[in-house]
Amino acid sequence: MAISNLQKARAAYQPKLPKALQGPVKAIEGAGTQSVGNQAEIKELFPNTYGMPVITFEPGEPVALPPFNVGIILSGGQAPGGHNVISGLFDGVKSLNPANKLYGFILGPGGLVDHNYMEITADIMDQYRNTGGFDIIGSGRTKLEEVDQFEKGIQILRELNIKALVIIGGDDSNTNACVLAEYYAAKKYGVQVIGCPKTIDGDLKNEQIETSFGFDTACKTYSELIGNIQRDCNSARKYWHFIKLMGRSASHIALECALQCQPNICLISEEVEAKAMSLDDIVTYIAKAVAARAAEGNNFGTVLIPEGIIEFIPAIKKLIAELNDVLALPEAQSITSANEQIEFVKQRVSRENLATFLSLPADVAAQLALDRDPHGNVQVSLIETEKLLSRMVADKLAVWKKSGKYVGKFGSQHHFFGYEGRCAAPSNYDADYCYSLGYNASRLIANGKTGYMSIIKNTTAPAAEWIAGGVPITMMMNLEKRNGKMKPVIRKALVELDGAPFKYFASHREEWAKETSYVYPGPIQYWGPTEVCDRPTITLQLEKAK
Ligand code: FBP
Repeated sequence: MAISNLQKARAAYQPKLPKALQGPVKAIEGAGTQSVGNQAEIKELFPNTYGMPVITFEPGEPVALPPFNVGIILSGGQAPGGHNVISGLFDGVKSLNPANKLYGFILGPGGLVDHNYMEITADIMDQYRNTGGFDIIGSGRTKLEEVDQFEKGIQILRELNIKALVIIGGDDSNTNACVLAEYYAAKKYGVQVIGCPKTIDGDLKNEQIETSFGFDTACKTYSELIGNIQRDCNSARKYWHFIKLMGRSASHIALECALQCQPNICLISEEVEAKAMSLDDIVTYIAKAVAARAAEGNNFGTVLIPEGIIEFIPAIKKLIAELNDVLALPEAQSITSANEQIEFVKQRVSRENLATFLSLPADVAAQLALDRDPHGNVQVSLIETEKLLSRMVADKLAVWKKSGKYVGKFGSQHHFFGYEGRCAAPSNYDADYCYSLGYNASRLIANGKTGYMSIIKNTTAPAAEWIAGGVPITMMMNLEKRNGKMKPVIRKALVELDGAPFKYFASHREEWAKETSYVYPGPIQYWGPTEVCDRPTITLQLEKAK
């Protein structure tokens, strides 16, 4: 494998660990826990893994353990730092006993079911330390939820003498990890399952999880690109740049990038929903800002658009909910062509939702009616909202021009940043955080835990002061409708409109809309002053400062 100079230099970086993980640990158990919602139902579904205490690790005495093997799975979308979770787990497992082995299942949860695996040796591991991507073993979106899959999994786990499986994933994958943990516990198979909070979307966070890994690096990568565009925009002064940002549902990425770059406009899906805005309301909001800047002679600007915004427009949200039910019908399963599927849903949705469906541009309507990902989500990354909105803004401005309400020139450029950031080389924050999450997972395994997620807290402090431990996954669960049925899932964290990051943004956005207040964050720095290299996201800083 050819290696860049940066990669060579980064390979030598030793990620920092919390003090508690720098030697042997002892587990301190808190009080029993409850799920965040539907407590009776979740307890019934998870009799073996419900109610367990939150765990905190403190320095302890060494314990000699017989050799054991561990398996690891990368699940879902790529996020910077995945390789460091694996290297942390590798080093943690080897520190317990050098004879311990780590096996990676190839291309996601499917690798467990298909018995597709490799041993991660020291030589292989060293090539991936502090690098972006998930390519060491690959990732996939196979949903682990059927007993048949669990049984196929146990065959290979037994064959490889694997005592514990670590699943690195987002809310859906960690939900599945918990279901698997419960199943193996109920069957007394003796295999532990531990989750790890991953997703650039930043929506796997709560009282126990400060942030999901990858959010930091992805946002910094997008912010570098947005900053570059803003500088271009402020140099040429002739375009409005419509920039869509990944984040399937929540707007955390868009909000963080807005805090870092101070664009003219940033839409926040959660606010669109709270204010019951229509598509036309959003277009009018942007067009007004464009017109106000044009009145000052500024025919340029930047608009950040969260990927999932369409799903948060109340009328469209209602439509999607019904489409999900319709697409889950048994008759829908045999449809093979896109046109047939669109006709099928048109005939079955309510009159109100049909009206919404028909009012949408044909390409958007078609995408909403087409296939879901394996977790039942609309594939919003395929909807070109940035083009849709700029087209609609241009139409509105053309009407306003006729009545003299708008006096400018409107030229637009479109961008979608998502895949550009998911495999970036992890920032120091993500490199340290991920390594700690992986190392910590080895301690949860050594302590016999299952159905837990590895957690590292207090991460705005220097790494030595970070707090390591575990949270029972059931604690984060409630029931939600998926693929037409109520299912136990980890509650997604959306942007809180009364939270400090949104409030800061809301108190500055009028000024940013009018004045050119751009900030150019520049590329992620790996070496240099700590305030440049080790700074966590502004979101996390504001949340922790409250
Ligand atoms: P995860 O939730 O699995 O981390 O993935 C999130 C994400 O990156 C979203 O931001 C995006 O909508 C989606 O993945 C794209 O999925 P795919 O990689 O399958 O195109």
